Amino acid sequence: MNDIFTREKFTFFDGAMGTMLLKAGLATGDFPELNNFNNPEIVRDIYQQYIDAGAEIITTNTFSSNAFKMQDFDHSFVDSVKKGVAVAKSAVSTQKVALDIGPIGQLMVPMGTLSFAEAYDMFAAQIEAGAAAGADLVLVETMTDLYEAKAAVLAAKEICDLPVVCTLSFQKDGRTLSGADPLTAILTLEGLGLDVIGVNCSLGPVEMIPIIKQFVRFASVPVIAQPNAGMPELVKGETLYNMRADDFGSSIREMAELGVLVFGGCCGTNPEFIRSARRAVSALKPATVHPERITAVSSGSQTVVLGDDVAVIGERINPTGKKKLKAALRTRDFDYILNEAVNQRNAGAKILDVNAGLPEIDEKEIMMKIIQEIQAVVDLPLQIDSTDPKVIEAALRIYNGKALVNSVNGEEKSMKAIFPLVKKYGACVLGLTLDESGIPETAAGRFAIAEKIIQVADTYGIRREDVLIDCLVLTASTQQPAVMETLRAVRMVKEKLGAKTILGVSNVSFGLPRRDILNSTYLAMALACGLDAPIINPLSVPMMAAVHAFRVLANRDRDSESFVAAYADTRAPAVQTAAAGLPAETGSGPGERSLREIVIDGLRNEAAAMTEKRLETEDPMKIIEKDLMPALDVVGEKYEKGQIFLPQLMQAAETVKKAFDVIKSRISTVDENGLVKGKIILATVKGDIHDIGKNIVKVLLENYGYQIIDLGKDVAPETVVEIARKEKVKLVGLSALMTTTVKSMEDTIAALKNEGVPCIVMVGGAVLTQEYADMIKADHYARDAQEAVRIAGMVFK
Ligand code: B1M
Repeated sequence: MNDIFTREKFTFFDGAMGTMLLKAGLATGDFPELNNFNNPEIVRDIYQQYIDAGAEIITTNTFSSNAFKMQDFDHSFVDSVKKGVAVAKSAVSTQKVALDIGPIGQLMVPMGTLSFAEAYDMFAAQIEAGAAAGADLVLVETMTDLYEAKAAVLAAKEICDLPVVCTLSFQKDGRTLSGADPLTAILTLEGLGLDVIGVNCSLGPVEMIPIIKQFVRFASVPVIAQPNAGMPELVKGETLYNMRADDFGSSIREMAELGVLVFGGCCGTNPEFIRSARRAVSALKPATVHPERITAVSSGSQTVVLGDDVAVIGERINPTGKKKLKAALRTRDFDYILNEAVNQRNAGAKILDVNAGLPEIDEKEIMMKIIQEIQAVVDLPLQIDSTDPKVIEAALRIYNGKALVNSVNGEEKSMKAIFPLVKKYGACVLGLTLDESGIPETAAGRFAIAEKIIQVADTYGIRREDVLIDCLVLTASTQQPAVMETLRAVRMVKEKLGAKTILGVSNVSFGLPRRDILNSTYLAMALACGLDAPIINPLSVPMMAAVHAFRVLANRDRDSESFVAAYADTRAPAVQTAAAGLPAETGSGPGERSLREIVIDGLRNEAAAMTEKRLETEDPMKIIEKDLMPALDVVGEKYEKGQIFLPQLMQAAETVKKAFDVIKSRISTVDENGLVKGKIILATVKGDIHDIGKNIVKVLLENYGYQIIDLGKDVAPETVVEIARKEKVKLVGLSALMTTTVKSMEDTIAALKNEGVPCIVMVGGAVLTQEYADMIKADHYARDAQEAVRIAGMVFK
């Protein structure tokens, strides 16, 4: 622990800057930090008020001072950061100055286009400037995308030696916008060497409590809470916070009792809130916390806790002995690899091994590409499998989550090369029980190496629960007596070291017939000895049957629910082929997916190819109605239920676009000689970026001979009015997909009518009904694109 944050006392940050600038009569606009240049004395005075209220750390007014958000300003972001730090430093005596780093303002891949390296570089430049200017610590705050938070924290750790605090913003459902829950965020960030982790913004303190409980339960570094002054309410277009300072203080007290150590205020708070918070905990001592020590790996949105249940590690993205995968790696056929990832997930894998080790390819480059592709589509944690430390490091850097590194062994040089990487990136590591003398014959020998690996890892600062042990499966055909020795070693490692265990099970059967029988039997035996995570082919029916059966018999599958779901409709012989819809053959390639499944799984390139194929025999509109729209419905439903998150929702939307691009080219060739029957404006209304439906309507209307002026999405009422008037358009079509944007639609219609634009308005979009359309005074409601064509026909008859 550093000298700013200790477990012996509570530490207080300041509260909001924007609220105070407004109160001081300054319009904050988009860029409150310009006040560092224009009104430094007012900013300083605000700091003084916070210091008087008891803040021990004040935050620089530099939330948006980054290369992206400041590209059009007179001041460079570097100057802005420097100035922000200088103003803050001029206000403090014993207090510390936290360099404030907010989100970049651009979505990162896969939700947007900003790459991890670009985000890292932007953060690094900000932090370099802030550290050089004399900040005492770095505060990475209001992060809604865990991947972006990782880029910022990594940059802070690499650029300077200052303590680093990171706070994320969660929605009411307990997840960040990109889908990370508290445990996943803790696992991903804490390992990077954070000093303090926690929550800020988006919620009031009361709503924050359940999230805080998770932080206190799992975080091993101090937890920080910087809530808003209550839940934001939108009143006449203004965001208001209604909580009173003493109620804020009561909630802070509750958080302190739960184990939170560091406090501050976010939107809507002022010095009164900080004063009240300090007062509320003045008689308290920091609570003693006992964070749970678990072995867990995560993706950007999902954590797998090892030991709770069998965690199958899918082995299919490893070229050893796999001709098709080798070819895919050579030809950079990432679709094939993505398919393998999706198939394994669908078959029940909980973690995926990723190995790109072929001598003839650039392993590092391909490994990074595979990781990026997989983490955009599949939310399972990955096991990074390589013998080259450089490949491992490159992969760990861009990985979103807490990865499992495969592997280290008991050799001095292996541990020296791998442990520093595991420590730096906060990963888990798989320790193989072999050393300079090879694989010990006896269980005791392997146990001794396991013990050594855990001890040496500890000297690197790697926690023992982050080391998993592989006692190494030997082959029954050549070393029959050693087969049971492995299982004995598994039992010893579990019982005496408490470490979680992994085994590459199918090695056992090399050289013998009916390997499936030996493999599945050995798997069942190993599970009974305490194996936590078998590395197997999840598409192998007998192997997964052994897992399913074990889970029932070992009381892991409550009320046999999963088993019944998988096997209730099968009969004994059919288990070989039909259970859970899996292909029968071990190692068989992925089966062909339907277009719906392709969209749901977000496989973009496959979508185009499959659509081309389907168009050979099918009507384009039928494909939209029968496959693309129902697939989006499934995706929307899964999103609503929290089964998938924004990155997957966006991936599915992109996939539909790929299919739709193919369809579009086909539809517009259907009728080329139609005369222009009339001009129509189409727009998705202000605040709404859903345009897939609007684009379908556009293509169909064009196909029927109308000229479409497509204003795009998120279109302001004024723009619609202006263009409708300028182009003398008779029919305006508006689309809205969200309940919240029906209001924008109403505003747009009102603007057209108030401005006296002589046009007819037709509205559509999933959220609308005839009643809504009447309520907002639209002239026509179109349920679908065909209906839009019918309405246009009426208007232009
Ligand atoms: Co979002 N989204 N989304 N989304 N998204 C919905 C709409 C949602 C219902 C999902 C859910 O929670 N179940 C929900 C809205 C809830 C509500 O308010 N009722 C939602 C949300 C909440 C959000 C975000 C807020 C998520 C977030 O950020 N936390 C965010 C919003 C951002 C914003 O707009 N400010 C968001 C973002 C996105 C993506 C960017 C990822 C992506 C959109 C990509 C794009 O459009 N370029 C997306 C998608 C794809 C969906 C779902 C899954 C699918 C929408 C769609 O394209 N349907 C959707 C769930 C669902 O609807 N099943 C969902 C297919 C399309 C062909 O149908 O647009 O209805 P539709 O068009 C039909 C008819 O309605 C009609 O004809 C079309 C063809 O028959 N029609 C017209 C449409 N417009 C017409 C105009 C006309 C005539 C007919 O005349 C002018």
